[in-house]
Amino acid sequence: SKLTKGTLAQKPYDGATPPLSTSKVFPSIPEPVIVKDKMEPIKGFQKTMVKTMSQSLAIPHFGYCDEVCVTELVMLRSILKKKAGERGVRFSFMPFFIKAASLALNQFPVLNSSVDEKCENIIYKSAHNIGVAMDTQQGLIVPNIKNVQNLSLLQVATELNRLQELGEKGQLGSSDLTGGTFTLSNVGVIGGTYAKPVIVPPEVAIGAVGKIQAVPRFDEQDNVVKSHVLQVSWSADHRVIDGATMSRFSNLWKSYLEDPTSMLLDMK
Ligand code: CAO
Repeated sequence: SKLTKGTLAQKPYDGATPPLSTSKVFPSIPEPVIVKDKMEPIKGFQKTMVKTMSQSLAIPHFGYCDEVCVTELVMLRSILKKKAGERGVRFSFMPFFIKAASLALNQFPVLNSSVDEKCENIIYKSAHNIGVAMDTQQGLIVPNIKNVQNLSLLQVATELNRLQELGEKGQLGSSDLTGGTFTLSNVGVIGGTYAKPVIVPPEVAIGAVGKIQAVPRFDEQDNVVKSHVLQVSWSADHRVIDGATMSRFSNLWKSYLEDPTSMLLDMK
């Protein structure tokens, strides 16, 4: 058989595998974005990123990763997504990740703290102002949801919707962009599993979640079952947070997400 440009070659049908479609057209080769060297100034949000990320270089980062089975959460989210939708709210997985973080911060307040410049004092913050890394047209921004400890899941979702809409329009104000105490980054919405998140100073911890994927895992009877798995990567300031604390916090956060009804017991 002869290869025709832009179409799949026709193979003789062997009776076992489905025949290849002859009508399928190869995707065209994407044009490169840059064809000639160009220089542009670093400005706006990118300039802020240069400053913040350079400051965070002074922080000795400790990394800790784990895998979370979110099979039950995936089911619960599909129910709540519909119910929240009836109330006009987009309900992703983020409200669970954010609220579970706040519940776990109640038990591990050092992760919701900041240190002063010379690292002589720790300031424990009573408000859980949880920052969410956002990928916008203007670049990376980290607005935060204020007082997550007092909010319901629906209120967290509503606030996230508001921040996302303003972020997309480039209209976030300084009150939304300042005062964060802890950050979560959902890089999994784009793809990937593990990351190495960089702490947003003066905060002391950040978590990055990967893409929820259906994978085979063993159940308690050693049967292979389909599970939905999420990877999480934490970074913490090792000057004030040790590995054991990070690990215990992560275990608690993970337990809320693996058994999402347990969150109800601790929610106000
Ligand atoms: N795994 C699988 N599906 C995911 C997912 C994940 N980790 N995260 C989100 N999704 C799904 C959502 O549930 C939603 O699907 P539905 O339509 O079924 O609800 C869809 O993907 C789109 O989600 P979203 O982006 O609208 O909303 P979100 O609340 O999950 O995330 C935000 C919001 C702002 C975190 C995200 O849009 C974003 O910008 N992420 C990038 C963060 C980033 O750049 N991090 C790197 C920082 S360091 O440079």
